Amino acid sequence: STVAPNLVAAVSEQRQWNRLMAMAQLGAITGADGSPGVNRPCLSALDREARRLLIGWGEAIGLKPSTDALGNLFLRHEGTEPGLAPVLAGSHMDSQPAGGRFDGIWGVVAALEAVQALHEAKVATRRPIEIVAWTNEEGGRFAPGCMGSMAYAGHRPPDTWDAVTDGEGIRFGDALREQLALEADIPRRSLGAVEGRAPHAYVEAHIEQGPILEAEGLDIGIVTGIQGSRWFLVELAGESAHAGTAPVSTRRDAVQDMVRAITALNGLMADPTDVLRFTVARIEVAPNSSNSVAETVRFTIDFRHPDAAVLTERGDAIEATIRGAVRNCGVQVTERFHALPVEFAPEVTGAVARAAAAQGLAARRMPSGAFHDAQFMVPLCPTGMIFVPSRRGISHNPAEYSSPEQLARGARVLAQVLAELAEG
Ligand code: HGY
Ligand code: MN
Ligand code: MN
Ligand code: MN
Repeated sequence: STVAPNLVAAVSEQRQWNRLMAMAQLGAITGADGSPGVNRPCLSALDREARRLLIGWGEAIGLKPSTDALGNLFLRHEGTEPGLAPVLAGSHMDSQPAGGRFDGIWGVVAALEAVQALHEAKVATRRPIEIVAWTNEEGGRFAPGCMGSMAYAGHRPPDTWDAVTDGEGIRFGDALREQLALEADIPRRSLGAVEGRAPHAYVEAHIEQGPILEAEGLDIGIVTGIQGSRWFLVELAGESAHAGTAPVSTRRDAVQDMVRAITALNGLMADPTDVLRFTVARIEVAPNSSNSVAETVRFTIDFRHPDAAVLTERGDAIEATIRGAVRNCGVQVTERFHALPVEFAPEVTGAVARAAAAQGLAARRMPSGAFHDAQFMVPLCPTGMIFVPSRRGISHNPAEYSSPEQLARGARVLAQVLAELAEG
């Protein structure tokens, strides 16, 4: 496809950057190295402020907002044939607790920038285009991630996570109902493909969150797919005891058993090819007092691999490995997230490649190590993603950075991809 020069020119680097910096004020934090980051949990007042900001920018160019039963937010740009299935483009607005200014939110702001460029360049599209901001992609406040996109895609029933609690004991269902009530002025739409009809396509622009594009001096990642992910919660139940009097031989020490379990899991997850990702990063100990032997430990497992067979084989062995290693505590292992590896559709990866080439950008095909809402859209419709470089490959860290120019190149490719898909 040839580049639509007026469309590409209508994408504004400055406007997109200004909007990202405005969003970065909502939950602004400072990282250990002084970098500006964000902590904007899903279903928080900060999240709602960000959503109102986005809606304001969208309504200013005639977009129509709506939300569904999971709080997924949509902004609709009408097509010349309104009855056709829309093209969806977006990402998420919630962040990690020590997050960066670009993960997720850039994909939503870029979708707005692309639609605004179409609008200003007077490029009419047959199909409607809907910008989407998915609820709780990160799973930082409420585990697991991707609740909004999983419910929208019918991957899980919408009430699956009602009883999941955050660090303060607030239930996801209650936080969601509070948000829906506070956003009652926004029109409500049915959950999932409207009138049971899947979108025509889904495109997500996202920072790479890894080192490849920067290392190879490239502008655009033509994302070919996403590796598989599995999340587990492990709960060990021992017995609190006096650190000074309880003989070690009679203790039921949950921390010591956690160490045994993680050591055994490191053996299970050994991988000389360094492709496998195994992470324990959230640990809760009770009573969490230096002179009381730990009674309970809850820790999370995040396990990822691009090969579905390895994901199944190693993931299914986790519980037995833990039970074999633990000596004195009760064990409960719960799987909380299971996303299979996905391949993106050639209609979308091809459109991304054509747009990058037409705009003279250096691009390569590559898989995503991070999971994304796009993972759950694959069974519904042709799906794909566009990556831009991340400085030093850093993400889930306030030091996360992509430049205004890099982000503008990504938005220009997105605009051209949307123009092509919305004519299809
Ligand atoms: O964890 C992930 O892969 C995503 O960035 N939330
Ligand atoms: Mn993300
Ligand atoms: Mn993330
Ligand atoms: Mn994502």
